[in-house]
Amino acid sequence: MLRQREAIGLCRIQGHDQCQVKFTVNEETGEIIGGPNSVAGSPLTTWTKVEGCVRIRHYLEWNNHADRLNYPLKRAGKRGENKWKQISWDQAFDEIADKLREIKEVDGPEKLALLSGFYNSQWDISRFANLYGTPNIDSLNARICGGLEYWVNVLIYGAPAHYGPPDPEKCQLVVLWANRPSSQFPIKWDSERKVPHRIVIDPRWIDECKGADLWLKIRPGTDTALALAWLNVIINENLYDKQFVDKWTVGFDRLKERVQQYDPRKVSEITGIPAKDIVASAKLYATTKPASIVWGSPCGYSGLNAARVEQARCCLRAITGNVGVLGGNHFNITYSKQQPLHELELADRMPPDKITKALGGGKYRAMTWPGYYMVPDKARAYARSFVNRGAPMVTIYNAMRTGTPHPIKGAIITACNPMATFSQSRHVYEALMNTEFVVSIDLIHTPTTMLADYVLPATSWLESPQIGYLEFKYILYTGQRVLPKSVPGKYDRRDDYDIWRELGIRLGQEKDWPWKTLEECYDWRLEPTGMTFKEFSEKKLWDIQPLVDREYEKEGFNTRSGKVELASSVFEDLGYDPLPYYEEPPESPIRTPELAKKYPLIAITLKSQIFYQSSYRNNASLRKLHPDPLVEIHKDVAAKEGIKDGDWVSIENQNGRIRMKAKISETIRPDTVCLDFGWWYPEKKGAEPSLFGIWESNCNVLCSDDLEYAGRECGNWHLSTFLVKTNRVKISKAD
Ligand SMILES: Nc1nc2c(c(=O)[nH]1)N[C@H]1C(S)=C(S)[C@@H](COP(=O)(O)OP(=O)(O)OC[C@H]3O[C@@H](n4cnc5c(=O)[nH]c(N)nc54)[C@H](O)[C@@H]3O)O[C@H]1N2
Ligand SMILES: Nc1nc2c(c(=O)[nH]1)N[C@H]1C(S)=C(S)[C@@H](COP(=O)(O)OP(=O)(O)OC[C@H]3O[C@@H](n4cnc5c(=O)[nH]c(N)nc54)[C@H](O)[C@@H]3O)O[C@H]1N2
Ligand SMILES: [Mo]
Repeated sequence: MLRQREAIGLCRIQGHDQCQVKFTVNEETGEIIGGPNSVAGSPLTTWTKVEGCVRIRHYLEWNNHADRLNYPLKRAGKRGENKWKQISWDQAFDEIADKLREIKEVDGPEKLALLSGFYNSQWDISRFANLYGTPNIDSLNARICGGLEYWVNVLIYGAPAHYGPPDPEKCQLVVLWANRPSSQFPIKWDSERKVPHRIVIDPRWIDECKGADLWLKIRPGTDTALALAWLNVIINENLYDKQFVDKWTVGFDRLKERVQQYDPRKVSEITGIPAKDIVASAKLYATTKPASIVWGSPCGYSGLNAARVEQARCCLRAITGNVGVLGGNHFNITYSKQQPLHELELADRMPPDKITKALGGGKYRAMTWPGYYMVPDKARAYARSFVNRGAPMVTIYNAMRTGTPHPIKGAIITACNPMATFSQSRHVYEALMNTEFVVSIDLIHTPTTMLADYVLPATSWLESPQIGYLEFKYILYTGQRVLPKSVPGKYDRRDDYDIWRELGIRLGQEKDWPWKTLEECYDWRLEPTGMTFKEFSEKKLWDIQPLVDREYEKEGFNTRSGKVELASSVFEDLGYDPLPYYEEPPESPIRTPELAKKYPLIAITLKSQIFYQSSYRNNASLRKLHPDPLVEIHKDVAAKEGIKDGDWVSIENQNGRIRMKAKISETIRPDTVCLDFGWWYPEKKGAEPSLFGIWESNCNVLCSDDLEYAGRECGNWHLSTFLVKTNRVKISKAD
């Protein structure tokens, strides 16, 4: 009889929401013979059955794809020639460690940059950095993508509250602010769609507008002005929660004075939203309680405005008494039955004289070490040493490319495809080519791995154990290793953890990597539950920690004043404006009218529901559903240029030129075009000059990485609202 077992993995292709997925595995061959299926009773899969999710349905096709990296590779030709030699793990670790030792001893550890995207055990790269002594570390998803808002919440409230609702039983109004949960956060959408009232703030019509009370069709990048106008209406019309403001906030009078500059009529001119809608939406928000304003990613990568729009939203939540409240924007709690993250990161082990060597630390002071050490210890427990104390990635790529303020000798890039996902891809290319030693850790070859000296194959989520958190509901849950990390003759991959550990051991860190495997490490992490990782992931699988309503009433807020800082003392002491203010986006018809004459359209960018970030375009089943990159254009603009639905269109500006297929829309703002994000063509040649077609349809070719476009306080870079023009091009496909 066939011996089989059930294994439950944690799917990571939803980004921040990770679903538990059940498979049946043949015990003898180790192969998956059943699934993916939902896990009965799992609180994570109520939104839709796993069976209904297109990405997981086709995931195995990708996990077993011929494009997967199976063994370590060493460059055999010139950089970018796509010529590789397969080597053993020992050779790879020995050679890479030798180079890292040389950099540390000859040039100084800060000359090594560590750059990551999102992966499950992200603390391991941080542990390595802290032990090695480089502060030049950052994560693409942790400084933008919610990480920026997270930190602004910590500065203003002492803890993050931006993930939003909900408890649909309690929440009465949800504000979807640059946020498309039906496509991007289906678990959250399951709660949010049941909330009685909804306001959508988006330059385009999205499914969430159906059934919404109000849709504010905002000019991209002007969200801070809108938030300040809401504050203006709520304060001037006395719609705020006076008791909460008196007892629990500081800086109200200063805020009141500031928002007088943001009269709804004036803000209507800035945002393009009718003044009456600004007033009506502000009133609806202030009078429908509890209400929740939810984070969405485009505000977080709006560069100059990103920290300030979140600061203004923090003020809105606070003065309406919606912060720390169930059904409003409640606080993240840390799951109490696990070892703390900072012990995994070994945050205190970085030598003090190295911490201050973080690039950009003197310029973007709020989200580098000066700001990190200014928040009280209790708030710092929410910080991640590698982003909140490290160097903004934009300063790292800039140093790699230009050698200023000092050159970077080596870079390790993991779980990240910056050639497609960071701003100004041409500059990323130059940065990588200008760096002496580059290692990339990934699951497949990408335009980024093409430019590395060593490429190391990591395990996918199916091949590694996972601990997940659903922060807006406070659930800790686990996923097992469903498939082995190594099958002789087929593939030999390593967990990211194994890679950092092996490098660390070769660099004299052996005592600090006590757990031989990730499972052993997770045994330690879950020790307070009284269970091993295996026991937890077989018996318990998830644990829900109850949320607490108005916990601040006991001990106050974790800020320096113990209150919500409507005027931020940290910003002020760091020499920044303590209050939120609006700034025109760095490229806009108002700020740069000359540029706008040449490039009259404002480009925003959009993640795909079908794919995950820049990945999976080589999955044939998914690709059929989204075969080409699309640019959404208003019908009047298209008509003027003779563009019809499905035509190939060139999109260009001062940084370059790309092409996408036209999707004609009646609902997008006529001054705006929306470009699909993350496009490259895995089916095209990997070698230069093609680099898998990275220059053809990649929206980030057009987006500037100028240091002056980055957020002044936090160094978060700019990935949206750049000016472009469009033209019809005569090609039948992007060849
Ligand atoms: N299927 C799938 N799910 C994903 C991901 C994926 O790639 N695929 N990625 C995951 C990740 S890492 C993230 S960060 C989230 C992202 O999830 P979301 O934050 O929801 O991101 P988007 O769908 O790109 O953008 C949301 C909306 O913002 C609007 N928008 C653009 N610019 C502006 C602006 O200036 N102001 C306002 N008010 N609105 C604007 C866009 O029109 C869009 O409708 O999704 C996660 N989930
Ligand atoms: N213009 C524009 N730019 C954007 C965005 C946008 O909406 N518009 N979105 C931004 C946002 S919110 C985000 S989060 C970023 C995402 O940007 P990235 O972090 O670069 O995300 P991906 O494109 O998914 O690339 C991740 C790579 O990691 C690999 N990978 C997956 N799992 C693992 C693992 O466990 N270990 C290792 N070592 N590798 C793994 C994948 O194969 C893939 O090649 O892009 C940002 N850039
Ligand atoms: Mo993201």
